[in-house]
Amino acid sequence: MTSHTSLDLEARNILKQNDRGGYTIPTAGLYPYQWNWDSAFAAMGFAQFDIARAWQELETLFSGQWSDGMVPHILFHQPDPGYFPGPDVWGCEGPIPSSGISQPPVAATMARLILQKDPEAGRAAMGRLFPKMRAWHKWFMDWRLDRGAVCVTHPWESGRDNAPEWDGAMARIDPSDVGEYTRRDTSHVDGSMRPTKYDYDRYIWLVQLGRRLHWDQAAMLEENPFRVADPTMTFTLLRAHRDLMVMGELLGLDTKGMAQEIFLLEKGAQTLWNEELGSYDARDAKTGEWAGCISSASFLCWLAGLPSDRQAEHLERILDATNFGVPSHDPASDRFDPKRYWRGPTWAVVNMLIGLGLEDAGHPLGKRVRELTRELITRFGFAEYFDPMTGEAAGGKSFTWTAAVWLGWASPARGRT
Ligand code: 9WN
Repeated sequence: MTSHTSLDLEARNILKQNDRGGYTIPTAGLYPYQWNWDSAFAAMGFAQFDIARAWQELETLFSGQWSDGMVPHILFHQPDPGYFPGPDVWGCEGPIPSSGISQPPVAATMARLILQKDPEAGRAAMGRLFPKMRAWHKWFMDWRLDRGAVCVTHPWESGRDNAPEWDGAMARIDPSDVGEYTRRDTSHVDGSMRPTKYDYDRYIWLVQLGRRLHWDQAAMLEENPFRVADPTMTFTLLRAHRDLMVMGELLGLDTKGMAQEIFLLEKGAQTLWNEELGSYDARDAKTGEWAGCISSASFLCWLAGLPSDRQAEHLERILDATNFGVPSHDPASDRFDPKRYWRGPTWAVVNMLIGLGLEDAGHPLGKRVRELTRELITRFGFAEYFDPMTGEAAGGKSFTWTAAVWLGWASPARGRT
């Protein structure tokens, strides 16, 4: 077995190799641009050996912020024909060519971890980032709330692209006029590990709709048939807003109104509790229907400061039924697929978010999730995601966020367990 010091070194090298000068790509080939939540994790990884570079990553991400506060899910810094859909398909007009949707707002949570490592080194950068993060969080609250829970308007926005939670809303889209397009992802990795053509037709159709509406949120609210209240978005925003408020207070900045916003998001998060399922679940904001899914996102409740004994029972059952951390979908469900992306595989970043929340709450399952993630990466490397039963590596290799999670949370060098 590889020693953790050599894995620490390998993880640092992955971050350095994926560094494109001020921002980090998730992995060469498959994802040649800056992705939003990937970058937040990358910053946390860099902070373990280069604090200045960590802050730079976040500042570059926020340099792509739109005037309405939205921070795009992809920033297309340099044209690259290896990824589809590129900037020409999105047709956006932000300060940097970008996509027109956002991604789970974990940046403030990662910023707080970075700030804690060296408060003085981060004071100036965090002072600049604070109003930008606040504007981004406000954008979610202005445009994306349904009964106080945060909605996604495209599966990509959730960061969990083909999760079964979206099946109902996706089935209501008729993409027959989507036209011809060429996918690039399946030329980099095996198609059986990626979303299907059925999914992609709808992903592209939604991009075409957003472009036609000039990415105007009011128009999208009217016309976009895809609007699902999502546990990932809701729990990460609630946690991020708490973290942002703590940092604001620490730095002596104006946090007026934030406590009230946190209260509203807490109420909203409770509307995602599906009593029949006994779990947090996604809810279609257009139809009111539950997705009926116990997914890895359901277990982000602790991260948001909302512990649940019933959710913990599901987590224990699922960890007993698998071998390498929290699978993206319940293995007891007939929609579970251990190889296909967000329909079963385990992802180091989600494990970290779940584990952080559990550990903050003093729950013993946190240590278990961390140790399983440690064993997974030690045995199977720095892949994009993994089969939760066999551990087999899947998707892209030399992956930034898996390396970052190793450095900042899973490596024994972190010394927490
Ligand atoms: C679309 C970069 C991103 C992650 C997402 C993951 C995947 C993109 C894709 O890769 O999505 O945004 O093309 O499949 O689902 O969570 O941020 O790593």
